[in-house]
Amino acid sequence: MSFPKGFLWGGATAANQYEGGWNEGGRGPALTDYTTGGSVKESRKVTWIDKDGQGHATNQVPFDDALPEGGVKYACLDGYLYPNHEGTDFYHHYKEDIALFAEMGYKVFRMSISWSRIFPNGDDEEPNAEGIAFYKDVFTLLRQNNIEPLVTMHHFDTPIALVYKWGDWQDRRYIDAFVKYAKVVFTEYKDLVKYWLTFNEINNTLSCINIFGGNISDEDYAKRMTHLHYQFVASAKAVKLGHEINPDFMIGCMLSGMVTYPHTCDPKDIQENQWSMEENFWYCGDVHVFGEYSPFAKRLWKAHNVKLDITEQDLKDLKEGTVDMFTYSYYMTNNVTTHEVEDKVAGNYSAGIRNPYLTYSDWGWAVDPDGLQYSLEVIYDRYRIPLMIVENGLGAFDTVEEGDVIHDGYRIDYYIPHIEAMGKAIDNGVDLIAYTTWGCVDCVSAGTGEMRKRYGFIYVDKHDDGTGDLHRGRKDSFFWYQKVIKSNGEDLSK
Ligand code: BGP
Repeated sequence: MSFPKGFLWGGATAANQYEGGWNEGGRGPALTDYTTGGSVKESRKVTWIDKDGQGHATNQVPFDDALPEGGVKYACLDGYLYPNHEGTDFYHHYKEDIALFAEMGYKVFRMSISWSRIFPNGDDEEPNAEGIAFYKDVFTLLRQNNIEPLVTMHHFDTPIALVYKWGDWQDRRYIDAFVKYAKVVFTEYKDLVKYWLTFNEINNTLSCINIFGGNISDEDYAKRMTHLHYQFVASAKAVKLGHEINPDFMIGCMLSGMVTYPHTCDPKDIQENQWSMEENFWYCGDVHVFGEYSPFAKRLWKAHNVKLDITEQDLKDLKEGTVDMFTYSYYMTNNVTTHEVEDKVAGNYSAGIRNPYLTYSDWGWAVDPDGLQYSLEVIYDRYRIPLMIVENGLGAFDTVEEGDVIHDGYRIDYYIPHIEAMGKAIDNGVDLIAYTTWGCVDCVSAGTGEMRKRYGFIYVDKHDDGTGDLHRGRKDSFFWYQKVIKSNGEDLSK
């Protein structure tokens, strides 16, 4: 097993869960600022006030009512915690955190830019100079430490001002707003950042309905397809523009690695799984990589009465803005079946059917390193462009012992076979160029809003009730990953 020379080892984060400083430095609010804390049992809520000023906390985002005529306003209500506001405060700790990444030997660090820190209202005339300067400092410091920034441009955090105008990506004016934002960040950071990702886990829009159960109306399905179409075109136009600004840019798409298996060998399950992979994964991947919708897209549109607003120009833009690399998150696999299954797992983001060959995390996520090798090989076989695993890891409870010591051997036990799986895929011909583990420094969980679901090599003193002094600490896994990087993946011993 050998990782290529220059393999990019590192870690990954996202502004909405890590950066904090939500109302500092001229930043405008984003969708994720109105999401409360939660847990596996009690889902996160979105809070808002209706036209009579009455506060609500609901699971569903009232996007349509938030349009100008609806009178709904997103609002932070008393009695709720909004963990994303502070995240784990990269905004004020970036120097310290980058020093820790450098100490671990990172070659790459994945983070996202908060769109509303650059354009507080999403489409202002002029960008926010303080926001531009903040990321410039961060990227410069990363470079000084020989760490390549890998930058996501949209990680769940659409500026709220745009949601009020155009709903949740329900208007094609989003495309120009995103391209304008892309132009500013590409131009400002063209000599500091080479690796870019457009939309984080773009396929969640579809896979969250299918994998996690739930029937939705054709109308809702059509909205999700519209949302995706505008994001596909926005991404393609940004990719094309990025290459004009700096031909050395490597710009990728980012998908949630929602890899599924047929639960039985019943041919009907094989078919079900194929369709699941098409709808939840290949639908988005194919548009990004091939620059056109796949033949099966027509079947999905027909089944749900979807009439998409696709122009000739869109088709041209999609063709001209294909990505340079394919990146995805990989946490687990899920099973699909046409049969009734009684053995279920409870967990956020988990399909529910228990795979008897796998173990499960405390949050009900299947631990499946073989699935990582399998996904790498299947995806590379289809696309033949460089791949990156840009999220992977174990969300777990950590115990802080005397002297700030954290023995997280379970985390190391999770990583070892996953790294071995990547090595085997590389040996089998896959062009994998990077690995960034999720939440390399503890941050707020996207799914549950918890702090106690920790992924980091770096501990942050912050808790579910909002307390904690935010000091940083090194877990056992910190020293282990340092050794892994130093040996370029040769030495995985504990
Ligand atoms: C992915 C997101 C990340 C991250 C991760 C872990 O879906 O891109 O933002 O949070 O999942 O999920 P969670 O935080 O729910 O454990």
